[in-house]
Amino acid sequence: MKKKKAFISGVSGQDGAYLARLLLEKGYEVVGGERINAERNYWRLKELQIDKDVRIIPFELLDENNINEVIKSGNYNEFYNLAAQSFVNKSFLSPVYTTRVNALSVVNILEAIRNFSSKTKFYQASSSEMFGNIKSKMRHEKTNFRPVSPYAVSKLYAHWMLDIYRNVYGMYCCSGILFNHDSPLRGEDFVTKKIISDLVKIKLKKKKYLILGNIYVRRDWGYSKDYVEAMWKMLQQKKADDYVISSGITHNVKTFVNKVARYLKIDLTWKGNGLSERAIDKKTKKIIVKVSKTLFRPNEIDHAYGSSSKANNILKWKPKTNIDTLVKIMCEAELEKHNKLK
Ligand code: NDP
Ligand code: GDR
Repeated sequence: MKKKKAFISGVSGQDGAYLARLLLEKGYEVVGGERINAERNYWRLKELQIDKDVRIIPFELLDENNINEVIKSGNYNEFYNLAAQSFVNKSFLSPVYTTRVNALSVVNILEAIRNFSSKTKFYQASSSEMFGNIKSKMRHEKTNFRPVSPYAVSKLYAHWMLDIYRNVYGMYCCSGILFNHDSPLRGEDFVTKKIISDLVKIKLKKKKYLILGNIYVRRDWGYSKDYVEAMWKMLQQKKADDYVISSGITHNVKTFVNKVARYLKIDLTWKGNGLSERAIDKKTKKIIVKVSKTLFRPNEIDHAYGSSSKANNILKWKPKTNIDTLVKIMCEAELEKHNKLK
């Protein structure tokens, strides 16, 4: 049987790397898109030992001609659009750039598929951020959207355009509305990776303290390796549809800090409140976690979790990794990184 051929935009990112590995294991020919002019940035593919197995070609979301060329010449069975300006905080500083990269590019991709490759199945990396702040804390596929960041609005634009291409042009397009998912391959800017990276350095006496923003926001965290399986499953169904992918459980940032500290055997005690809240290492009596107003977001989603019942029923998908195992996996990888540097 002929190998299936898949294209992954954002292959150098966290999900891109895990998805590439999954598709290779399933016998796909995997082509990955790399930003034109990007510094060669394959550390995640190397980490998973698949850098030699993925064919990398230039792919730039801001370049319509490039998008057309990639889709025209590729003859892909499946196209996973994971590339994005994915940092919510940055979107407040660069709303126009975020919109161009995350929203307009998706219409260009959809148009290119419609014009040149109408049999290609399309997956769009949508986000739980699109729900924003609404009364109900639990979110599912029929929940209304009320985005609160330029990032979320850009993702929602793409999500709704995809719906139009599916309904009006009959294209096979799926939108995965994913809640936070992290891993040892997570970018350093994101809170889970930042907490683990800094607490490990503090443990090894390479750093004095960790500075965080709002530690009372709650997130529904899962493991990227589990979540990319849901992406693939979506494109294997008869009917294209949208799915919420989540763990269904929330914790606040402070709890995540406590879990990491416990794993690293740092005995913490919290003192104060508001901006003067801090965590002290009981053994050294030193402050090792501080809160800073500068890291608070202008708009925030305080508390939200997802229901993946639809994904569970139709895709037979459910998360395999709970938060404690995720903390363990991420801490072990971080400790191992420092061991190798010795
Ligand atoms: P990452 O930030 O790790 O990866 C983003 C990828 O997009 C990188 O490969 C980056 O390339 C690429 N990229 C950025 N700008 C461009 C551009 N202009 N042209 C081409 N490529 C570009 O994200 P994740 O892997 O965590 O997330 C994957 C997708 O899922 C994103 O769309 C994100 O918004 C979405 N998402 C993520 C969630 C999560 O919790 N991880 C939850 C919900 C949605 P480079 O290496 O050159 O920077
Ligand atoms: P998020 O992830 O914005 O949910 O987007 P991030 O890890 O950046 O923030 C999670 C929560 O932690 C709070 N926070 C801090 N965040 C960061 N980055 N740094 C800090 O110091 C800090 N202190 C507190 C934040 O305010 C926030 O509430 C991720 C991305 O992967 C998106 O692409 C994706 O769409 C969503 O998850 C679902």
